[in-house]
Amino acid sequence: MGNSNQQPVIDDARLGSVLQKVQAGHRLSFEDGVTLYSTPDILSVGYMANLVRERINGNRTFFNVNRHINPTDVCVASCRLCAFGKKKKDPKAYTMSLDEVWETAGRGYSEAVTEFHIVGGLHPELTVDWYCEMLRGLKERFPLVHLKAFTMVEISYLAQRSRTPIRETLERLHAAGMESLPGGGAEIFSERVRRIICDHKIDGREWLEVARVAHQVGLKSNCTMLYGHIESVEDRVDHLVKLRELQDDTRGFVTFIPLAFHPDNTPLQHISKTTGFDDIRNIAVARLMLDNIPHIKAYWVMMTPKIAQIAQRFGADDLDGTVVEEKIYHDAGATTSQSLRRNELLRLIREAGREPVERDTLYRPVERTETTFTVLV
Ligand code: V47
Repeated sequence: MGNSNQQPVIDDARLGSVLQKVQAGHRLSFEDGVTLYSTPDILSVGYMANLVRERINGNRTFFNVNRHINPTDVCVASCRLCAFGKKKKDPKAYTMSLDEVWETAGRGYSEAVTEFHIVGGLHPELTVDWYCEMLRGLKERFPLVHLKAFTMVEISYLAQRSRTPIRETLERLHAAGMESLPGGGAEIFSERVRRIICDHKIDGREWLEVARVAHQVGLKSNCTMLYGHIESVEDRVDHLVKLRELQDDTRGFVTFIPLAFHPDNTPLQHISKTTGFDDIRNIAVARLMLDNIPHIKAYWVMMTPKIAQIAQRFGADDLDGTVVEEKIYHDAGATTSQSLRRNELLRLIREAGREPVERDTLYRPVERTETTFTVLV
């Protein structure tokens, strides 16, 4: 494949019209998405994705320094895709006290994290008030750290349990310190598939509606797609198109993260793990279809640092972060480390010929000294 100014040699003739659209900056259709998912010509798909990636984000690859906090793994849902959630009476289940959440947040703080990524199970007793106190306590102790908290699924459950409208629930959490939402829980919007992999979760329409309201009250969020289980190529494209449509309306999505299904320790463990080819393809197709979402994240925890590094040449412009103490993927058999040092991330980026840019959650550049950081605005 040549650089952006040269014509690539396309092995699959079906990609000719897609290339023309990509070069002209035109939107791709549902059928184009299906073609991109079916062609074996991964280099041409990557060439096109890289073109778009460099058009939007230049040579930069973003990363951040963050810590994951999972206050509880108790969950009323029993999603077949999940190895993390437990029933309250399970002796291995845990729920942190507020002090434990604050203490966990402080561990390793010497790295000066800029973001806490906070998600957990659907706990039958924790209230909106409890979560507000948790957020306020975090803000008091770590005023500079951005709180990216709660999936659309958690928001919907909290709203329903406290009989409070979604908008008001979001506004209360926002006022207490929640500054944006992560992208989890979207899984795949197809009802047929959702009934099998996560039948206790809100449906795709509700996930999109909570995201819409979050964006309307001024909160940015991420979005995800879980692939590599029982979904079809059409289900994947349908999912991407639905995200693109909502983004046309709200402009609230910052980053899309394709998440490969990890079957270990789940009721779906008979399903084979995804391949490197599929992981790379999902990054590239997302970059091409989601023309209105600024960033595509290659989440190294999920796709391994090796594949995430290559993904930077196939459409990805973000490697997520140092991710101290990841639990959801490791409970499902991820063999990657639970955290990466800042220097290791820099090496993964520089070796791919990209320019590393440390960012905060909203992609403002961060300048740091040994012990602290400044967000450049
Ligand atoms: O919603 C759960 C997925 C998600 C499994 O927004 C599984 O910056 C694979 O959303 N195999 C949580 N996937 C992770 C997530 C995320 C991660 C990193 C960054 C951001 C962000 C968001 O993980 C869940 C679900 O889709 N998940 N179990 C599993 N066995």
